[in-house]
Amino acid sequence: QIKAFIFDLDGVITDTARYHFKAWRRMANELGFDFSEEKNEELKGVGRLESLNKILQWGGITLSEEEKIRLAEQKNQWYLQYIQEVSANDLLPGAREFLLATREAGIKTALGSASKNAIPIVEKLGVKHLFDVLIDGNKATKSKPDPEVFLLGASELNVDPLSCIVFEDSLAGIQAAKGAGMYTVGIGYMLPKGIADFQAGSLEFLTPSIVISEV
Ligand code: G16
Ligand code: MG
Repeated sequence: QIKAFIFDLDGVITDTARYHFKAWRRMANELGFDFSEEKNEELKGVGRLESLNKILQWGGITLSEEEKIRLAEQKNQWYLQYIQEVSANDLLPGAREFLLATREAGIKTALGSASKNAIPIVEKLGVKHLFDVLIDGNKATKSKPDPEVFLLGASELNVDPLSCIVFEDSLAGIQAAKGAGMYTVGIGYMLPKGIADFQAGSLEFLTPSIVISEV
């Protein structure tokens, strides 16, 4: 029996990926190279330092740990500037309605994000109160595809991982959920087919009972 839904933030509740991309790309450009939006897919759900390491590898650049920390901090400053204006208008279609319907159905809700900025973002979006539990990149130390972020969610909700459904837009996130033994719903069109137990373009046309019957 399904007891909880765990939601990824970026790509499921809101689209912050474009701001991450903009900030990482600005950094890469300053280092003298560029990378495509297609490549950016590989950074979705992946933590800040792991993302930086991947990007530096694409650019063929080796840096000291201190330089990496400085660059990650710089990227975050730009990212924070870009997300300053985030508001309820930036919720993805159906996100708020789906969260409300989930709670009405008596299903618990958690946020399971790799982002250290996840909590201020859900505050700006006006949906923080719709999550029973919030797991962000400060609580979870291992980056997706490690299952830690979702296992912490289940544990704080006090439910068995096997009775959770995870909503994710990234490959690393689906792998993390599967590693936790959870059901998966892939959101968006970027995931390879057949990866998630069930796939939908957005939360807009879903209801909790449809999801539960499909996974
Ligand atoms: C998000 C994004 C990733 C980002 C990561 C860390 O995860 O998808 O691209 O690198 O968080 O973010 P920050 O630098 O803000 O700590 P999620 O799990 O919400 O998709
Ligand atoms: Mg995501």
